[in-house]
Amino acid sequence: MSDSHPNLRLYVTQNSPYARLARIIVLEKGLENKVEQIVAQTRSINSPYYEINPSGRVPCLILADGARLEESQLVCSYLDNLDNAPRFEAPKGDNGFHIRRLEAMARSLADGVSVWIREGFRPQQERSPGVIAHERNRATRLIEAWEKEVMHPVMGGELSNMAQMTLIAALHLERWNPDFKWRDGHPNLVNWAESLADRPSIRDTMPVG
Ligand SMILES: N[C@@H](CCC(=O)N[C@@H](CS)C(=O)NCC(=O)O)C(=O)O
Repeated sequence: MSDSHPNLRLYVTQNSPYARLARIIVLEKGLENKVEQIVAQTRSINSPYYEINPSGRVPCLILADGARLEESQLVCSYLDNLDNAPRFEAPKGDNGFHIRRLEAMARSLADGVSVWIREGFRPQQERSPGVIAHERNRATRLIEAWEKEVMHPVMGGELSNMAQMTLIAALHLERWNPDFKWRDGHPNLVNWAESLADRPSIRDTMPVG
């Protein structure tokens, strides 16, 4: 298969933080010609996308032989390994442990803020103040913890691991949820996020908001 014929199909939405991780890897690894990106119609009754991915979630990667991969960590790992030179895998040993630990904490933030955003999209009378308060408080606690953890050496330097990628995707959910205000009083997080903001793979996958 020549480079100009994509043989992988990646289903995404423009604003999913999880699909964004896969979109970042495509750009970082220069896979634009190998991976066709298709915007999926999620969260709608009888979407044709459900024929492609019964879970209805993005990201989802369809391989040349038709095999279907979902879950952003798996999709990212597959894409990163296509050239047998993965750049974003956690190494063995102490640093790898800290990357995986921080990735999990970043995922907790992304998961919680996503629930919060979804609640806000429901009709006013269906929104649960309890769910919103729970997610707001979770995000507040996690942002306090991240203000320290973002100074961990594995979070610094060039983009090189899934903990960094997941955290930036989670923080940029501020574009979708104006109540997710993490910047005030968190200079370490602000500086860290600014240091990544102009990287092309981050800039070009920003949620449209
Ligand atoms: N754990 C999954 C989460 C994926 C996910 O929840 N994606 C959302 C978009 S942010 C989705 O596709 N939602 C559609 C639905 O729930 O029907 C991953 O990491 O890929």
